[in-house]
Amino acid sequence: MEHAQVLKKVSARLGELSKLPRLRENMTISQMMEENGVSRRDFMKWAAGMTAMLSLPSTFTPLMAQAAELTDRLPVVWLHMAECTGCSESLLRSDAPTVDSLIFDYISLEYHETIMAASGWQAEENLSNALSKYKGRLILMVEGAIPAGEGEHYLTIGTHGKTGAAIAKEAADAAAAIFAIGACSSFGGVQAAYPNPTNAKPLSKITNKTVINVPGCPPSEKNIVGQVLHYILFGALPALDVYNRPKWAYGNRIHDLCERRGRFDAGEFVEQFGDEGAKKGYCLYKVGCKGPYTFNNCSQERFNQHTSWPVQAGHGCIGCSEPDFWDAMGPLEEPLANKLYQTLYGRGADKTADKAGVALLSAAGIAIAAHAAIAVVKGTKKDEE
Ligand code: FSX
Ligand code: SF4
Ligand code: F3S
Repeated sequence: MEHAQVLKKVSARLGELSKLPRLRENMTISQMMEENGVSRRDFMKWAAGMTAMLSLPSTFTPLMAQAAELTDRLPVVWLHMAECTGCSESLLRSDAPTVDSLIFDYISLEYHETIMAASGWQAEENLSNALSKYKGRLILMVEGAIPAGEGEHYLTIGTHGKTGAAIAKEAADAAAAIFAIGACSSFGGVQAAYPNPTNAKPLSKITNKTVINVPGCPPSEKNIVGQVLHYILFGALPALDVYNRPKWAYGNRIHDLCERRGRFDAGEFVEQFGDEGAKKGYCLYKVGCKGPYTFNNCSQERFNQHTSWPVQAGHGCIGCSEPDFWDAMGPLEEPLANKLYQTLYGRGADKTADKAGVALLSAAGIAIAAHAAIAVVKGTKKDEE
């Protein structure tokens, strides 16, 4: 579709959404930003950044701002399953509220166990009311893996002792769009790591409806909010990779856009944590960085208001946005290349996740290992000269 047509279509959708009743009546987003010291200029700057992150042309910036203003028109239900709540923390934990976290506050959260006031019977009633009142309209976000089948009883929630699987299924049935937030909900995460005693499953195995995965342990606040805004703008699925991850966030390898990539190419590696190379910011491949096999935008968007990300902090990427990373990417502080042979897990080794195959994967794994080995030889030779 032509750019102008898309713009027109998105404007029309936002026009329609703005006719819906506001679900949060006490405050507009401008008031909320102002109260928290975010100027209109900062807000528009944020909208421009978000537009670029979603790979949209800058002409979409005013629409992005409008979409943020309309996040109170769509009811959101956020469920917690088996997890550590790190995904919610990723959004909520900041000293000074970010525009992303403010938008999360502004969103009409009909149900979120961590931050709602209600508890017990009242909380359960709120959920059931939201599911019937907004049937077919609500956005469902689920954090955590879901014990299923013979393990289903390992997770029961609330006063009626319903299983997590039953609650997730019921909520999915009522949803217009479903997002699995975090590695656990997307792929099973640590709960599903071998031997997976609770038979934990990703959300996509609990419902037959399409689930958009927003993995990471946790995913960044930007990827969570970005996905909501994408839905508000387009009301349709974003382009997805083979693992149902939106390509605007998970389309590039960590390794390809890493700030230490020049070090990798130059054969400059940290040999062990705390060595001279570590102090100089050398590449972390030999101490286990899984950036070559991992698709995510951490190196560009970072975490905590763009403060830092794992590699910048001095530890390799552990591949937290890839399927089964606890089993597939271990040992986390050793290079993976030798292990990749004949495995399906490291599909991320190819340039784009949706084209990857085992053959390419093995070749890329070996090439990366060979490069690191040659660099050792070269390094030794140079030292001897
Ligand atoms: Fe934790 Fe979320 Fe990891 Fe899982 O994040 S940060 S264990 S992805 O479900 O709470
Ligand atoms: Fe960056 Fe890791 Fe790649 Fe090194 S191996 S360049 S630290 S992503
Ligand atoms: Fe996870 Fe790697 Fe990013 S560990 S947070 S995908 S750098």
